[in-house]
Amino acid sequence: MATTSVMGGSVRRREDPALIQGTGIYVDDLQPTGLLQVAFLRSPMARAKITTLDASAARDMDGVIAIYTHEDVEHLGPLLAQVPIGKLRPLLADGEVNHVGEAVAMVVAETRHLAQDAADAIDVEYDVLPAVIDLKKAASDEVKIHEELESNVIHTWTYYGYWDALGLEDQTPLVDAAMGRDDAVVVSLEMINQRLIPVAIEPRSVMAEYNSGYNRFTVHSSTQVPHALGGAISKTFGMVASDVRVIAPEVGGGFGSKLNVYNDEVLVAFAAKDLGRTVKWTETRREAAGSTIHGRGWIGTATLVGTKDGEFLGYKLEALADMGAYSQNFTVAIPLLGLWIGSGQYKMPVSWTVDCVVTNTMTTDAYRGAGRPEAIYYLERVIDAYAREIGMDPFEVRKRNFWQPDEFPATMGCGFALDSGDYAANVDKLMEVADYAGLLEMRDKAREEGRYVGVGVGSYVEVCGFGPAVLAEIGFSWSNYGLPASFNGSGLVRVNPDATATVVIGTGPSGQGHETTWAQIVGDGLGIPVENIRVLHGDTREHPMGIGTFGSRSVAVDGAATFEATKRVKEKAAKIAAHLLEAAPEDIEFADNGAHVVGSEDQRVEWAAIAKAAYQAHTSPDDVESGLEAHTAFSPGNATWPFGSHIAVVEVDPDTGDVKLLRYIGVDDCGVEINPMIVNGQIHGGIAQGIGQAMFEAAVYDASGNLLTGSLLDYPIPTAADLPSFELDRTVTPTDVNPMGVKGVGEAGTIGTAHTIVNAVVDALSPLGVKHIDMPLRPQRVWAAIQEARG
Ligand code: MCN
Repeated sequence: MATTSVMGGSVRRREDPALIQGTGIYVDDLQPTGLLQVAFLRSPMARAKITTLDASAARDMDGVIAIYTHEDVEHLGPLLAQVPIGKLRPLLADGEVNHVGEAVAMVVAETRHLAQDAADAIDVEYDVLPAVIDLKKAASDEVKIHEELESNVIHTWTYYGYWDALGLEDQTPLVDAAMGRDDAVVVSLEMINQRLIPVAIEPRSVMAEYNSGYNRFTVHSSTQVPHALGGAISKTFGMVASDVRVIAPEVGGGFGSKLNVYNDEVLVAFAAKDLGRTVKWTETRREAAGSTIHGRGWIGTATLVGTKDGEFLGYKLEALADMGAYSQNFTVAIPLLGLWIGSGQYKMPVSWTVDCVVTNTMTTDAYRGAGRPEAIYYLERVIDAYAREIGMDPFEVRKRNFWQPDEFPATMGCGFALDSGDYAANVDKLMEVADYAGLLEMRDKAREEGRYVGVGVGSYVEVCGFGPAVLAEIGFSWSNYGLPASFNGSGLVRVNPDATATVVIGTGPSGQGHETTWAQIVGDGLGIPVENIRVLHGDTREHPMGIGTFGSRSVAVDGAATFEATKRVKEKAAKIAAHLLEAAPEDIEFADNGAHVVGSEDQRVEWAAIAKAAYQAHTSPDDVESGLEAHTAFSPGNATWPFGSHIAVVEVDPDTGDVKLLRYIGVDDCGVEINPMIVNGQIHGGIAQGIGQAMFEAAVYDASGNLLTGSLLDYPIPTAADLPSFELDRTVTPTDVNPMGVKGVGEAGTIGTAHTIVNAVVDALSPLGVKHIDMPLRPQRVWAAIQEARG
């Protein structure tokens, strides 16, 4: 294992020893003296008016310090969403509740248990109203959920109409005309992409301290977006952002759920200020299930029209997307991310309409993939059905319709351009490494033996690496949280006098290995060993600007900024080294913890000498300012568009409906890789979550709005025992939207998986005539489909 960082090397994760030894520090580990604890009283009703709210008995209980209700905090809220369409969530329930789990009151007490007991003692009476849970019923406006909104459908995304300035044409007439052709094969599937609960192993936790003398907050939070949280708190309390220090220590997973700035984070800060004490809240697993954002939740019909010989003529998606009761951070914007990859990797006209619908359930927002797994699922499932209909191999069909390598950048009907790709080569490699022909042969043989073995294939393209300023123009920015820029990246690189380097980044990792990756980027540029490089993140005091970690943006945007900052430090260091070596700066090369003159490695100076010289005016060149650091901002001209293809091999037990996942093989392409081992880890995790959706997970509300899956007993997530060893390979198609040629990979696995699994199960049951089964493919559902098919 190389210890010197080389880009492209599988350097071991530097963050792991502390995590494995249990010495990593999470928010809930912090127990300062005098700490007060919070519990929230949450609504047991999905839709109701609050007729009585009496906290007097609870206030008198031992150890209770304060109880706050809407009136106490009304002046602070609501917390603004980045895309403020729909009804924003009041900080605490404002005379009514709109989903089970909505926070009604906040109790602060000496201990957590006292706080919870007091919350239970608050007397609330509800005048219950009919709850609207069913998405189609909600969209019909039979019952209007929020009086102040015109309709439960709060927004409609169309393929052409999301941004007027693009002047896009509605392609629906083209798709409709294709459907009317004599030679058209039209295949439709109505499918559910079910609601999911992101299950981060560490629940959310926030601790706030306010110093009235300095008028400063220090807030620890398990968040993916420390700077946005700091911005939101400073805006709420009318302070400058620099007076709110947010620290995200270790974050035990987020998967998008910690990308929101939550009401509870602001409320805990409020209590700390109001009481002059340090205050903390850590959610319970049940709160994590019911009051932290959910993901997915679409129903829709996907229609593909093509010729009998496999040429796509058009694609139509008509779907409803569940927003839940209130709009939070990006809620309404999530389907838009799907829209941008609505046509997948294929060149064809697209008609894409998704209605965003309010229901009496928890808010949905970004969950790994966010809009993109949904969009790709609908498209790739119906492609599979179409291939089956015309009797053509599903990979052949796909290859026939891919954008070709010489067509990139390929501008899609939605106005965005795919940056780079060689989709057919990617499929070819997968077919080769998986021995696709061999798999089909094995399947056919098994079928002859009466077994239900299926081979499912699927492809995907993703849009990620959000950074382009252009996104800000259509409402994607952090401006509502007081951050001045859109999603540009930034990186600060400093070589210290002791020849170590400090790298400060504004990302908010939750397991992605940024400390290792950024050390590689900087170490590779400067020739400083990775063990001499400290990477700081998750502290707003350290870094002037941070967009956070989401949308698989960190490497492609902040990584690229750090790469540029490294180059600038290197240019300056080259002048100092040249001065020390009496050579020309352009002849200096950095390697092995020092610099030498190109072609003459014995003319060498160590980093120790260069760093020392940089901080001493008398040893550095006259025209070089002292110090050795650079801070660079980077705003790419486009997002990045990674892609890939996967194969799942399954066997279904026809007597029980049990699905066994026998093999899972993927060839992904995220451009140039910085750390292939971490890339593998990211894809592994992503695939596991895709399998989770396909086979196990579903957030279920009953008709009255009770969450039936509020614990891990009712909400099964996959464990290692459920999964085969994934077999991964890659193609490498660099992007030119950033100087490293990297594309994001943090969500790719999830986007590529669910449809591949369902395609495999449908393939296994195709001899029975099964055409579709909605996820999750748990035994009972699969068994029922088999019974139905058998008549
Ligand atoms: N990488 C690389 N070469 C590339 C791309 C990425 O080596 N071309 C590696 C780098 O080591 C980088 C990592 O992959 O640290 C992820 O990079 P990137 O794709 O830029 O994604 P982000 O760091 O922005 O992470 C966000 C992404 C998202 S959106 C979710 S959701 C998600 C995910 O990452 N949640 C995760 N991965 C997760 N992993 C863990 N363990 N926990 C989560 O909550």
